[in-house]
Amino acid sequence: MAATDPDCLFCKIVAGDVPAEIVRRGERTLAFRDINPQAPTHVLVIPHEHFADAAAAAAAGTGLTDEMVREAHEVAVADGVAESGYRVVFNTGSGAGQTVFHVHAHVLGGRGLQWPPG
Ligand code: IU
Repeated sequence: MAATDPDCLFCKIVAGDVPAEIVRRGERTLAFRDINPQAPTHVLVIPHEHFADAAAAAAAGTGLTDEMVREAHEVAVADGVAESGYRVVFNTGSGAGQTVFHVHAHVLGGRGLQWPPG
C-alpha cells in the first residue's frame, strides 16, 4: 500500500478530498494546474504516493521520478509548449522555495523563461 500523509494537501488532492483542475491521470501520478500560475502553462505533476521531496522519491528506486518527468513532457505536449521549450522544476527544501512537502514537478511554459531563475 502506497504511503499517504493524512495532513498533506497533495495527498488530499490525490484522494479527491480537495478539488484541483486535473489535466492528466497516470498510473502512479496526477497532474493539475497550479492555483497560483507563474506562466501560461503551470502544472504540478505529483505521485500518488507521499514522498517529501524529489530526493526521497528517487531514493525509493522505483523509477517514480523518471515517470514524473515523462508525465511533465506529456503535459507540455498537450499544452502545446513542448516545441518552444518548457521548464521542469523540483524545489527541494524551504530555502529553495519548497512550501508543500509532497514531491511535485512544476511544469512551466508558454512564455520566455529567464536564466538564472530568481
Ligand atoms: P513549492 O515548490 O512547494 O513552492 O510549490 C507548491 C505549489 O503548490 C505552489 O506553486 C502553489 O501555488 C501550489 N499550490 C496549489 O497548486 N494548490 C494548493 O492548494 C496549494 C498550493 I496550498
